[in-house]
Amino acid sequence: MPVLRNRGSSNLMNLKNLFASLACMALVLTACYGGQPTLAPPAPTTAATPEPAITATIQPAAPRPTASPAPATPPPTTPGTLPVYTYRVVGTYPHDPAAFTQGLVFDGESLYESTGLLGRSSVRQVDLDTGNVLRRRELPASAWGEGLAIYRDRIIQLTWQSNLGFVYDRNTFELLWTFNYPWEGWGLTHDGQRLILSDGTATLHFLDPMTFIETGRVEVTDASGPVNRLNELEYINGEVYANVWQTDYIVRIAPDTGKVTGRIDLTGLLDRATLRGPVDVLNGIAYDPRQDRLFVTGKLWPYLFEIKLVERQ
Ligand SMILES: [Ca+2]
Repeated sequence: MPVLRNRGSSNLMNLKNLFASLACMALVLTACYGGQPTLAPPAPTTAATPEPAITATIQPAAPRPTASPAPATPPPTTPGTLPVYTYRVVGTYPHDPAAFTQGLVFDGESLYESTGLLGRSSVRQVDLDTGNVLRRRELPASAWGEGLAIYRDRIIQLTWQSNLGFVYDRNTFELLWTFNYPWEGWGLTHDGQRLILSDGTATLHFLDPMTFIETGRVEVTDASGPVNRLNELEYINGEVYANVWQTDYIVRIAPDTGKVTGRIDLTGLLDRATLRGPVDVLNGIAYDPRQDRLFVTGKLWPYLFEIKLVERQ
């Protein structure tokens, strides 16, 4: 039966080969596909949550942040090294408690004021005796009003971080043009020849009043070093008076050297115990050269004060 055996053997071999082939194919199929994870169905997509709308808000009447925080100015230099002045109140006037005062000027007849806060910034002409706003112009909602100066027939107003200044007709408040500068805008005054600008540091910038190009600068220093956070300014009899932000002090500065020549301590000027609404810091200096009157106020203060300086002995 060799044939049969052979045939049988051959058939058996063929059958084995068939099974082997099938097994191999199964292994190959397993190897090829058995370990592969099936494609997962697309993950359910989460509906995109809309970003909360950023709404323009009026910033609270809180101390503003600074782009470059500077160390707080130390207390007044020890008496004896610099004159220190206190004050005597000789007049109290109403002041708009909604005015976040950033710039203050007196032109002999009226006060002119720049106010800050986004959405509440303005330039205004104010009657000294009544506090009534005689003329007012709002700033764009994106602009935060800052320092203010009157130069000839123009009103010049800074903004805080927009690098943008506004020039208005003094009589009509018509916007004449705008200009740019590369610093933060804090305080502004002029000495008759130059605009003087503070930027929140110890530096005073001098600008051409027609082109607004910087013509010089000086660092303000006292015995302790640079005096930072110079805010609202007023040029008075050859000196620059500057509010020091978040303090009750005004420093008197020799503009050509930057040296502080004296400090004015206005602690206690506003009796906060009697106030109903919130107030912010002392800010705002205006001077009436004809009658030698010095006016000061603060952000959201309900009063503006005329004071006389008293040198502390
Ligand atoms: Ca001023």
